[in-house]
Amino acid sequence: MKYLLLITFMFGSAHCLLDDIIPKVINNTDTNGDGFISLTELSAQMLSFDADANGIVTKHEFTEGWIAAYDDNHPDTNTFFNNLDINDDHYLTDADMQEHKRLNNIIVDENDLITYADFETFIRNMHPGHGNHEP
Ligand SMILES: [Ca+2]
Ligand SMILES: [Ca+2]
Repeated sequence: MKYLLLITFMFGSAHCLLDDIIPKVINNTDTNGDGFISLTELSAQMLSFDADANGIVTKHEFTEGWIAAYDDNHPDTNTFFNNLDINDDHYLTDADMQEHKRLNNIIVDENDLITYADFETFIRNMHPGHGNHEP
């Protein structure tokens, strides 16, 4: 029983739903508030997790920062990082974002802008989205 409660605590109600996380991510990423996410804003948001400021985001930095910012769960955040790290070099850099753009995983218009809806789709495609299924 105690074990079950611990599991519930770790993977259940202690964490936010992806539905709750996405608006916060959008709000934090669209720093000039123009209603679009630019590639520059996206890179800046990503690099905000670069704790030692060496220009690359390690999985450790990302998971620590992301979970602290959005109260997400650890397994989902791990998978999210792996999906974002599309060139599989175990770091999150601008090269990954350029590759997502190239593959049309994220829809970027001719002005390098992403709509909120397309940004949300991108996050949902990258994130396993289990979150908290508790009512
Ligand atoms: Ca913006
Ligand atoms: Ca990478």
